[in-house]
Amino acid sequence: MLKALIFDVDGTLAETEADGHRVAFNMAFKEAGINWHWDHDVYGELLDITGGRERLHHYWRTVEPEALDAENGDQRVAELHRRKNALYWSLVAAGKIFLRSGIAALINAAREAGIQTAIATSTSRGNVDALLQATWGPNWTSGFPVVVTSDDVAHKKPAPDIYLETLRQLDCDAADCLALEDSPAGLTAAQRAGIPCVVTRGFYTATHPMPGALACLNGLGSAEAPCEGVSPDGPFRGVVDLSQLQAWHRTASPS
Ligand code: XBP
Ligand code: MG
Repeated sequence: MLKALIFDVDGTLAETEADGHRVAFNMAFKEAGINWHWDHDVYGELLDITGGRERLHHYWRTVEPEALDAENGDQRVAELHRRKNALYWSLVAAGKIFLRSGIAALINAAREAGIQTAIATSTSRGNVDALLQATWGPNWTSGFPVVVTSDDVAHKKPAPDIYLETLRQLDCDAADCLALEDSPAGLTAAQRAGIPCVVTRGFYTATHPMPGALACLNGLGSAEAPCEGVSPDGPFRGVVDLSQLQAWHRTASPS
């Protein structure tokens, strides 16, 4: 029986990467007088590295390894990353990022049905707070009794740590939960924790292989713009609502 829906944040709740984190990184580079610009192609590849600080470090190591070692690189990466997050919070607070279509309705339907809603993300608590305050409201935490972020565990996705900690706090078996993710790293993290996972592809993950996903679609869809993809029943076109997720979940965890 489905007892909890566990939501990834970046790419799943909202398209935060293309219009938020990427833009804020570029703003931070410009402010710091650094001659880098991450366009969609570059950033799409960099998303293989989960965690903004790790992504920054990886990029610097790739383009200027000597400078990274010579210029107190770790500290500069930490400073740039802090500034990126402050700029990200401003973008979010200015209303530049929206919840993806169908997300709000799904969260509300789950709560009405007594299904817990949780968050499991590789981003920081501060970033989740900024996004949810802006898109859900100041009391957003009351509807999400369990929020696990990279601040709470040793290893980010694709490690299972974030999901295992979420299960522990929910006090639920993995088979009674369903994860919603947008990326291969997120899917892998959920799978390693034993949680069935539905993928809603995002801007940067439109064509990535998603092996073992319970269903894989290009969004949740709406009456005006149905989503498309594959489900346990074969090709799917329509709207993914709570009853559809419950039906798919039953095929993964038959009781
Ligand atoms: C996605 C991430 C994050 C963000 C940036 O996490 O990898 O690192 O890109 O956030 P998820 P930070 O999809 O699990 O929400 O700069 O705070 O690391
Ligand atoms: Mg994601």
